Amino acid sequence: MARPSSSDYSAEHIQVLEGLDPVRKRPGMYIGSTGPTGLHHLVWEVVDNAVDEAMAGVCTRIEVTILADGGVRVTDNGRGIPVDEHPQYKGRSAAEIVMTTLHAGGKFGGGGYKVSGGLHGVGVSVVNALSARTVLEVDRGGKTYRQEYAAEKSAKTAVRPGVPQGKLKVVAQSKRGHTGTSVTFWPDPDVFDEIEFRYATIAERLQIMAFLNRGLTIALSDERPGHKQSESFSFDGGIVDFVRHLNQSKEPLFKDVGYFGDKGPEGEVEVAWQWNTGYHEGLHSFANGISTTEGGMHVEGFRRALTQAVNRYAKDRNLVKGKDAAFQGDDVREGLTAIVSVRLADPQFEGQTKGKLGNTEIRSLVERATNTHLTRWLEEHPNPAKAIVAKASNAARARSAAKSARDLTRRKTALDGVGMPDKLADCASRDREGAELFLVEGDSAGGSARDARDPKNQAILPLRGKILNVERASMDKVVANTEIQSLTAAIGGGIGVDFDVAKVRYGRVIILADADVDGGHIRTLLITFFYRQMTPLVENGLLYVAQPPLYSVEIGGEKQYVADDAARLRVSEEHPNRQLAFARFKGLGEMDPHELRETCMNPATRHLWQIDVDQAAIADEVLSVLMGDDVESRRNWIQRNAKDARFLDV
Ligand code: 0RA
Repeated sequence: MARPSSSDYSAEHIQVLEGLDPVRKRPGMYIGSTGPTGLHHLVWEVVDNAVDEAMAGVCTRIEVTILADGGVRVTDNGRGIPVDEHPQYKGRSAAEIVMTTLHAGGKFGGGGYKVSGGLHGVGVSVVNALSARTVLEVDRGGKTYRQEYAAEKSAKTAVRPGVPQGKLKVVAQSKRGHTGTSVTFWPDPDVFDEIEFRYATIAERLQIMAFLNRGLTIALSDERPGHKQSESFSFDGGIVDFVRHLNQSKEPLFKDVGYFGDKGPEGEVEVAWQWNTGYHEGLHSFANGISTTEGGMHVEGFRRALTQAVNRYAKDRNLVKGKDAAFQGDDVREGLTAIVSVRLADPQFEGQTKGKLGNTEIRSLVERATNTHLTRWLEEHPNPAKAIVAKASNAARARSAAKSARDLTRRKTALDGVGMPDKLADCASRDREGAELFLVEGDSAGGSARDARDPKNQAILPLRGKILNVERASMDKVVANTEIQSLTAAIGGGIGVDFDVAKVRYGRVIILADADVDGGHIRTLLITFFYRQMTPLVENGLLYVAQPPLYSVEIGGEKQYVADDAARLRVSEEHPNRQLAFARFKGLGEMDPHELRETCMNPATRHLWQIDVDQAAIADEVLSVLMGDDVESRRNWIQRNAKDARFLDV
C-alpha cells in the first residue's frame, strides 16, 4: 500500500470529470442523508482528505474550527492541493478541478493517491456542491492561493452549485516553506434539514482519528457564541492509547496493552488489546479510518487467530485439562477490549449499513499476522497470558453452567402456563397481540397494580428489589438469578443466544417503576437486561416504560397528574394566579387503583415510552461506563448523547 512520493503527483493524474449537478440533485447518494448525519459528513470528507495527507507522511497537524457564523474551516499542513494548470482544462487550475468536478478529489488513476472508502472519499467537491459558499486557500511553492465558490441561484434557472467566483489567485506570500490546504464551507440551508453542527459529534470522531493516526495532532475549536470551547487530540501511543482510554473506567486484568503492526501486499494491519475483568467483548474495528460496526473480514481473521493462539498456548503448557478443554471464541473474548485497524487500497463496504468489510484477502493477512505476533506476545508476557487463560476457563465453565440453567427453564416452560412463576398474575387472554406484561417494582406496588389492571389482557409480575446488573455479572449468575428466572419464564421466549421472539407470550412488556431515582435505576437495569439478553424484544418494539406521575394537583375541581418537577413548574406558570397544592406520590404502592389505572394502565389515558435499540444502548452505556461517576456527570452525559432519556432519571 506504499504510495508514490509527493513528486509523483501533479495535475495530469486527476481524472474522471463530471459536474456537480448530480450531487445537488441527489445528496443522499453522496453523503447518506440530508439530516444531521449527512451534514456532519461534510466535515468528515474534508478531514479525511487531510488525514490522507497525514497517512502519506506529509501532514502532522489538522485544525477544525466551527466558526461563529456556523461555517466550518478545516486546515492542514499537508502538501496543498496542486495549483498548476490542469492539462485538459486550459486556463483552469488543478485545485479548481478538484473543487468543482466529481470524483476528481484526491483520487487518481493507477498511479495511486490513496482512496478512502464508503461514503467517504467521494471528494471535497461534494462538500462544495452542498454548500452555499466555500473558500479554498492553498499554501504551495511559497505563495498563498485563494478561490471562492458559491451556489448560484436565480428565479429562472435551477441552482448551479459550487461555481467559482473568479480564478484561483495568489493573495499573499506564504510563510517560509509552509504548505497546506484550508477549506472553509457554509452548508446550504436549502439542502440540509438543519445546519447546526454538534461539537460533541465532531470531537468524538476527531479523537478516534487521532487515535488511529499515531502522532497526528487534530485540534478542534468552537467559536460560536455560547458554545466557546476547544481541545486538541494527539496520541503518541496511537491505538494502544485508544485501548487504555476504552478500559479507563474498567478494571484491567493486567497492566500491559498488547500491540502489533504488520503489512503485506494486501494492505496494513494494526491491533492493540487488553482484557478487563468484565464479561463483554469490546472489539472495535476500522478500515481506512472508517468504523466497521458490522465487523467483516479483518475481524474474522483476528478472532480466528486469537482463539487459536490462546488455545495453543493453554494446551502447550497444560493449563487446561479434560477432553472438552478447548475454549470457544466467546470464552477467549470475554472482557477483551481490542482495536483492529486495517488500511487497504480498495475497501469493499458491505452489509445493511455499509459497516462490514468484505475484502477476503484482508482476512488472511490479519489472521497470519495475529497468529505470529500474538503467539510471541503471549510467550513474552507469561503473567498476562496466564490471566487470560484463567479468565477463558472461567468463561467456559460459566457458559456450560448457563446452558444447563437455560435447558432447565426451557423444559419448565415447554407447556403453556405450566411452570409459570407463582407470583405472576397472568391475564386471561392468550391472544399475544393484545396481551401486556407489567413488570412492577416490589410486592406492594404489585398488589396495587393487580387491583388496577384489566385482568382480561394485563398480566402483573412483581419483581423484588433491584435485579442483577447484567453488566457486572457472568452469564451463569444471570441465568441463576431467581428474579431473572421468573421474568424469563413469564415472557416465554427463552434467554440469551436461545431467545426466540416468536415465542414471547405478550405483545408488550411494560416496565412500571417509581418516578424517583431508585425507580430510574431499576428501569436502567431492566432495560439493559433486555438489551443484552433479549435483544430482539427491543428490536421488535415490544419493550415499554410506563411513566407514573410524581404529583397530582386539583385545578378547578379537576384532578390533574403531573409527570415531574419540570412539568410541575409548567403547570404553576400556566396558573400564575392560583396557589396550587401539589400532592406528591411517595411511590406506586401509595396510588389507589383508579390513579394507577388512569396514569399507567388505561390505554386511553396512560403515558408509555417505547424503548428502541438506541435508547436501550444508552441505558447499557450508563451502567457499563458511567456507574462510577457522580449523578451530575451521568446526567450531563445522557443529555449530550441521548435524544430523550428522561425515563432513566439517574
Ligand atoms: C490532490 C492531489 C494532492 C493533494 C490533494 C489533492 C489534497 C487535497 C486536500 C483536501 C484537503 N486537504 C488536502 N490536501 C491535499 C497531491 C499533492 C501533491 O502532489 O503535492
